Amino acid sequence: MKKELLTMAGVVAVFVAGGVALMQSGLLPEERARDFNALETVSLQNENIVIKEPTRGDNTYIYAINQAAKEAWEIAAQDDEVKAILAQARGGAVTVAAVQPTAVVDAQGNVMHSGSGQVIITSNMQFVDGRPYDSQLKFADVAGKQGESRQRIWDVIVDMDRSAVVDVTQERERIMVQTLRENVVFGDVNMYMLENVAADAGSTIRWLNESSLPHNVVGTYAAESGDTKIDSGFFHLNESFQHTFAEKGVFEYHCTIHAEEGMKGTITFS
Ligand SMILES: [Cu+2]
Repeated sequence: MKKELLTMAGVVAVFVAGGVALMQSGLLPEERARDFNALETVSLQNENIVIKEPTRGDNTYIYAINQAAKEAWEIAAQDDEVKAILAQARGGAVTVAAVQPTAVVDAQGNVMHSGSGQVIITSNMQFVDGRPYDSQLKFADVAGKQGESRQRIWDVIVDMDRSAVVDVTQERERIMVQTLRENVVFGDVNMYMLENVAADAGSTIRWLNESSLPHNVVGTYAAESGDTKIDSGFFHLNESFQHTFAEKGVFEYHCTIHAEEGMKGTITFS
């Protein structure tokens, strides 16, 4: 019995040593098994197609990750339940993300995808002291007031072959309530609040993560002297990211891992 245990320990030791050696050589076992991964002969095709930009009158943003996903959205757009959801969400910030099917391209350049499409519809409604607010409000106007964000998400599954929606599920509503602070944007699952606000040029804005998930702030600051790309990197619970915006301009940003759920924002500096 003791001998067996010793042998097992020996086997484990050799296995661990082998694993470390492989990691040190930069190759994991699955990377060595070249014939194992059928995906090796194809590459993912991602072309992010913007279908509709938000406007002042209709704050709906629609995009698809590729041409096949765009077709999934076109099928979904004809569905009565989807039309009713969009009508109900009007007035909020709506994001429609066609995220499936994933398109793959083989070595001969043939594009392939599955028969199942997926469209995620997110509606963010935000309130200051219980009322919808004007995005021209400055941080100083809202500091000390109660901010409330209500996020609703619908998952729409499309049968590409039958050109029909086969399932629509609504997730539980996500609610964030915070006492608003000057020059602070709150990040929670998965939205920024206030998502559209104004500030003075020269302000230092701080994004605070109040959730157990990591978030980032990635976007373009379009100022008078030119565009600046900003990328915070990921920050976690109770961590923050801050940046000083010296000039008049507009900073539009999103969280790269939650963009499809409409985790984005705009700050106008004047
Ligand atoms: Cu995020």
